Amino acid sequence: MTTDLRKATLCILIKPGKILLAMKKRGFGAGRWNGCGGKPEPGEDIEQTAVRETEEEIGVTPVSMRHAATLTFLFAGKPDWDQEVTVYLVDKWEGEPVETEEMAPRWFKVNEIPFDKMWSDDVHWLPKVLDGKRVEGTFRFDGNQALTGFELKTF
Ligand code: 8OG
Repeated sequence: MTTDLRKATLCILIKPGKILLAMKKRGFGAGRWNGCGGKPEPGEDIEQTAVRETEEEIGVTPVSMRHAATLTFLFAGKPDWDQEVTVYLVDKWEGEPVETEEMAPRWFKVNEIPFDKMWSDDVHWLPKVLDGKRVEGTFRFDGNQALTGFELKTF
């Protein structure tokens, strides 16, 4: 049912008690804290996309990552924004996070995540993912990117 949706990735680096978020400096979601990610290039599988986007956006190469969530985002009246995002938690990587033209990374304590400056769905699924659960969710937004409803399953 969701197979023809545009795909994107999201990688979130974690270490004990902390998560790395990055301020998106341009493009879709600019001005919000988020993980790193983007769309596949031709011929790439979704994990390759996740690794490449993380390298491009914060200069680190994920070495160990866990598929933590599959999230479908649907925007009323803006079907070209709809996408299915595969979320990975990354607990081993090579290199040190650096600021790039796209993102400015920063470590946050897990109890100080700036949900008010993130996508409004994140507060509903990110704590569960950080708790070790796998999440499948569908989130609906209006044309102003405000959340209007969601369904979540946790495993
Ligand atoms: O390539 P582009 O800049 O369009 O990638 C968008 C990035 O934003 C991609 O990593 C997926 C991510 N993203 C959404 N919607 C949401 C959302 O609601 N919450 C979070 N945390 N990330 C999102 O596209």
